[in-house]
This record gives sequence, structure tokens and C-alpha cells, in this order.
Amino acid sequence: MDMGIVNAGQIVVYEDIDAELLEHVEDVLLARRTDATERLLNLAERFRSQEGTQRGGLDDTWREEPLSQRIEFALLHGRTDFIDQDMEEALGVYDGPLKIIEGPLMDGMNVVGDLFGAGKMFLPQVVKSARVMKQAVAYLEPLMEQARREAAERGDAGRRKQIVMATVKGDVHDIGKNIVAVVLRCNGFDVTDLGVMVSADRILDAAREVDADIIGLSGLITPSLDEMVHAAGEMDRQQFDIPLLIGGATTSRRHTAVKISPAYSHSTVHVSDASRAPGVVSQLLSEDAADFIEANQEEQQRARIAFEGGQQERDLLSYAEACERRHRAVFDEGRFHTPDFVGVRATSPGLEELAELIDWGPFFHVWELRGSYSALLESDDAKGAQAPELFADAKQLLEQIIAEGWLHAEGRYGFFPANSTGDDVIIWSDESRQREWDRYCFLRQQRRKRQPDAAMLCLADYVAGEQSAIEDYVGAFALTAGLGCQQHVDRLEADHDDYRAILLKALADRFAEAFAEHLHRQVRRQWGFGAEEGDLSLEKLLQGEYRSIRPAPGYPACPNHQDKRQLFASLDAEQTGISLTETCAMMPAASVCGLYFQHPEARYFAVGPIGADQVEDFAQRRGSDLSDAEQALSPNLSYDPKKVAIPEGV
Ligand code: B12
Repeated sequence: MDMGIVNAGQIVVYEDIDAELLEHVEDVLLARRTDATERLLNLAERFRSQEGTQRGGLDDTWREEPLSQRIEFALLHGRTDFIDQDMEEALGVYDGPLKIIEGPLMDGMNVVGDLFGAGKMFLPQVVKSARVMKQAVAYLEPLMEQARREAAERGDAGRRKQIVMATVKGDVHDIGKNIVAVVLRCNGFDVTDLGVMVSADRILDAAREVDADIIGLSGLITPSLDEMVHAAGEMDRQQFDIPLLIGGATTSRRHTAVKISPAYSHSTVHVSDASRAPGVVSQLLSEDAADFIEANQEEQQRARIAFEGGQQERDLLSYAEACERRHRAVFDEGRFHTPDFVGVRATSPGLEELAELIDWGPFFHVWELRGSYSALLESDDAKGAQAPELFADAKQLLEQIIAEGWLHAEGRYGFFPANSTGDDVIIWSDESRQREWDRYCFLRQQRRKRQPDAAMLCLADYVAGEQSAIEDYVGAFALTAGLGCQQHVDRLEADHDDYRAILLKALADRFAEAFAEHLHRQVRRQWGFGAEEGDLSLEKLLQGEYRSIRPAPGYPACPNHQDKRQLFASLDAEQTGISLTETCAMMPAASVCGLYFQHPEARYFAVGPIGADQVEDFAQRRGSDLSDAEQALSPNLSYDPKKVAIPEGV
């Protein structure tokens, strides 16, 4: 056999496939017997004659199993359709609701946790299992209070390990954190999830209240890293001694080791994804935790030494030399266009139109299914086999979102007369270009490159210089596809449906990125060079195979999140319904903002590490304190501003 065809609707947990059927199928796939095909065909006849639903298992015969096995089956296969009925039956069998939770429900979840840990179940399945668990507990909830009181009186109220989790102050992202919370709950831990934008004080108060065994912090954007250092310092000051977990897209092992862990005298562990979370938590709370803690500390110490060594070795050009080696863009005829209008416009495209531009790759990443999405959908390994079912669920929800108008997209964008001066871009108040209205201070690469003549890039290089007399422009945009999202997330969560709540948030993010692609295409046309590109395929659009770029504050070419403040002011962007938090995260979460540069040579790059000479110059250009500049640029600093230079002779 050269190729198998997978029916997306029939994917089952591998372990759960009927042993006889599995053996027959493997005989064929692995060519283990010469009569394998014939034997499988014979067996297939038997399955053909069986009736039953085809989803989540081969048929409905599982309903004939004993109660505890039915509960386990429902959990393993994410089946909510019989769970109320089974809970009702369980109440007649077990000695109260707590016994049902601690018994068959937790036993089933332990199987889920074990299979997930062993790589035999995958994130979408686990989140669906959690949905069954939540619905079962919700069914029992009305009877729980009394049972808890009775258990407490008897002194046998079993205490599960408590984890307090939150997205730190200023940050609004919670998809990753919510997934981790679900996975930990599946593994038998009690998770108190405090939500987003939570101050260190609130987190620590909650931790004291529930007598937490572990605290977990999440963050997506770089300003959250400083907030995490602050929270770790507060844990120390308030004399906590429980482990601290760090996670989220912007966090790293290295940053945790170098910046966060020195602020707290007890264990601080970085966790890169949801599948690792239960293992780390279990080890930290096990009897042999000491070994794990020691290994983590040693690794962090190595990371700190490597970081300090790397800092000295970091080969930076002086800022003056880097400026000298700027990219000298050619501003010939045709390389700068005048847009159709100057000023700001609002736009509110329909979701249907945006859906056509969705990039599904990152959607699958959310569920720990990495790789190109077309490859995933065709993949024949057990993990990839999750993709079609997940995709079908997402498409179904997408249609409902569109049909019922769950989300609303709003954006504002504009073109502004602009010229560069050094590493700044001046925005003129009007086309007479006499009065400066605003100014973006960009950063320039300083890390020495392998090719000695390679340019050291800065976004200002792509805008015609003030002295050139060229009438150049830059564009700006702020958009969201998350309006209305939270109310539906709240509704789904109240309905114990974390799976669809997470799906919805991930889809809102997809709409936001699709909106950014859609608007960029429109902007290229209004700028006068978009028509040349014709009708680009989705693939080419997503690969950015067109003229112009749209770097977003926070992305590597313009890492300063604070640029969002002036960008928002110039667009009056809050009119879209987006607001900025104190650390410049955008609310709703499914929002993007950025600038447009039209020059054909403009490309994305990473500023990378910068020296104290550039930071001083930047602070001067912005008219800010050096310490404020250092804080805003902290992820890019090649030096530790806290290490005060010791004057010679001391
Ligand atoms: C998708 C995406 C978006 C989505 C939103 C994502 C979301 N809602 O969370 C959209 C398109 C809206 C977006 C917008 C922006 N983004 Co963005 N985005 C990404 C991208 C490509 C993937 C992030 C993601 O969703 N991953 C999947 C989720 C499930 O993973 P996760 O959050 O990391 O969580 C996992 C682990 O980290 C861990 N975990 C998470 N929390 C916790 C907590 C604990 C206790 C534990 C144990 C584990 C744990 O487990 C989770 C599950 O496995 C990343 C790049 C990247 N590859 O990471 C950039 C990235 C996060 N974005 C970035 C930026 C800058 C932005 C914007 C500021 C850009 C802009 N100016 O518009 C905005 C900010 C939006 C806002 N509201 O403020 C930067 C952030 C770094 C920085 N410099 O600040 C990144 C890293 C890109 C980059 N290379 O620069 N973004």
C-alpha cells in the first residue's frame, strides 16, 4: 500500500483502537503478512454490519460498558452528549459528588494526562477532554457545597495541589495561559486562573488565599518581561518560597535565568509549552523535587555565565560607524509615490471578505501542531491526524461567527507626508512640509555582520531624507477583529466549553492578521503601486511578495512598543474601539498596528543588540531620561544598565 486515506471524522485515540482491528491494519500497513489484505477485508465485513455513530469511536457500543468505563470513554473521546446522563447514574452508585470527581472522573483524566504525556493524545483532544470534565463537574456542582462541608467535618477533604496563574499587568494575551490551565487541570491540579492584566499584588494575595503550591505567570509582549521580574521580586520581598513558573511567547529560558530568577530566592522555571507544563509541575511538587530544582538552578547558572560572556564578546560597531554604514536607498523616479489621499480614514471590512485571507499555519501552532498547514492536513502521523478534525471544528465555528456576526472588524489607517533625518522619521503637519507634527525615533543595527560591507539597517533608511527635496510619505494603521469577542468567550466559558472559547480567540487573531493583509493590499493600491502586482495568490500575499512593508511596534525592526502611543494619536485609533494598556498592549487582544514604508528596497529585519552609545543618542532624540529609554529598549540592550561602571582608581 502506498497511501492511506484518513477520514477526519473518524480519528480515534490510537491506544483505543480495537486490538484485533489494530493488529489487522498494522499487518497491512507494515506488510507483516502475505495474507494481510484478505484478513483485513474479512474483518471489515464485521465492522460494516455494525451500526452506530461514527464520531469519536467506531460505534456506540461503548454505551454498553460499565459506568466507570463509559465515563473514561467520554473523557478520552471528548464526548459530552451522554455526560449528564452518566453523572445522574453515578450519583446513584457513588457516595456523593466528591467521590465521583475523585473516582471515575479523575481516573479518566489521569488516563488523558498519561496519554498526553506519552505523546499519544494531542492538545485539541485534551482540551475536548477537559470540556467533558468541566461539564460533568458543573452537573455535580449544585450538590457539591454540602458534600464539601460534610467531607470537611469528617476531616477527609482531599486537598489537590493548587496553582495560581495569571497574565501579568499590562498584558492582555491569554490563549497560551488558558491552554496551560486546561492541561494542568486535566492532570489533577486545581488551577485558580486570575485572567489578564493582573498586578503582582493581586496574584500574591490570591496565592496566599488558596495556599498555592505554585504560581504561573504568562506574557506575550516584551514589556511583560519587566513585570515578571517585578513579580518575582515581590514574591521574594513577601517571603514566598513556592516555585514560580514563567511562560508565554515573549519569555525564554535565557531571560528567565538571567533576569527573573535572580530576583527570587526560590525556584523559577521557564516552561516553553503546554505539553511540558504537567511534567514540570509534577516534578516540582514531587518528593524528589530537590534533584529537579538543582538541575534547573545549574542550568540557569550556566545560562547566566554564557550570557555575561556573550555580552563581553558581543561585537558591536560604534553607533557612529553603524550610522555611516546606513542603507543608502535609491530614490529614483518610480521609487516613491504620492498616495491618493493624505490624512486618516476608517475602514470596516466584512468578515467573509477577511476569511479568504486567513493564514491557517499559526492557528495550528496554537494547538501545538506545527508545520505548513497543507502538509499537516495531509500528514499521516498520529499528531498530524488531529489537524483535519480541528480544521473542521474551526471552519464550523468560523461560519457561525460570520453568520451570526460574533466579531466585528474596525480599522483606521492613513498616509502622512514624511522625511527622514538621521534615524528619525519626521511626520509633517501638512504637505507644505514646514511644521513637524510628529517624529518616530528608530533604532539601527549595530551587531557586526559577516560581510564587511553589509549595511547596518534602520527603518529611517527607507524614507527620503529631509534634505533631498523628495516628497515622501509613510502610512500607519491600527485595526482589530476582536470587537465582540469577549462576550462570546464569556458565554462559552460559562457553558464550560473551553475548547470553543479558545477556538474563537484563535480565530479572532486569524481575522486580525487577515485584516492586516487585506488593508495592506488596499493601501498599496491607494499608494499607486499596488495595481502593478495584479491579483496575487494567497500564498504570495502571505509570503509578502509585494512592494512595501508594514513593521509593527514590538516586532524586531522597531522593537519599541511605545511607538504605539504616537501611532495611536496620529490615527485617533481609539475610535476603532482599541485601547492601549499601561505597557502598550492593545485591547481587544486580536489587534495589530504598524507603519507602512513604500520604498521597493524596504524589508523586514531585526535591530538586535544595541550599545549604550545608541541608547544615549535615542534618549536625547526622544527627549526622555536615559533610564526610561533603557527600560523601553531593555530586550535590545547589549549591556546591563544596573551594572554601574566602577570609576578608575576605586
Ligand atoms: C499569533 C501572534 C499574534 C496574534 C495574537 C496572539 C495572541 N492572542 O496571543 C496577533 C496577530 C493579534 C498579534 C498581535 C501582536 N503581536 Co504577535 N505574535 C503572534 C505569534 C506569531 C504567535 C503567538 C501565539 O499565539 N502563539 C501560540 C500560543 C498558544 O502560544 P503562547 O502564547 O506562547 O503560549 C504557549 C507557551 O508560551 C506556554 N505558556 C504561555 N503562557 C504560559 C504560562 C505558564 C505559567 C506556563 C507554564 C506556560 C505558558 O504554553 C502555551 C501553550 O503551549 C508570535 C510569534 C511567536 N512565534 O511566538 C508573535 C509575537 C508574540 N507578537 C509580537 C508582537 C510585537 C505583537 C504586536 C505588539 C504587534 C503590533 N504592533 O501590532 C501585537 C500585540 C497585540 C496586542 N493585543 O497587544 C511579538 C512579541 C515580542 C515583543 N517584542 O513584544 C512576537 C513574539 C513576534 C516577534 N517575533 O516579535 N500577535
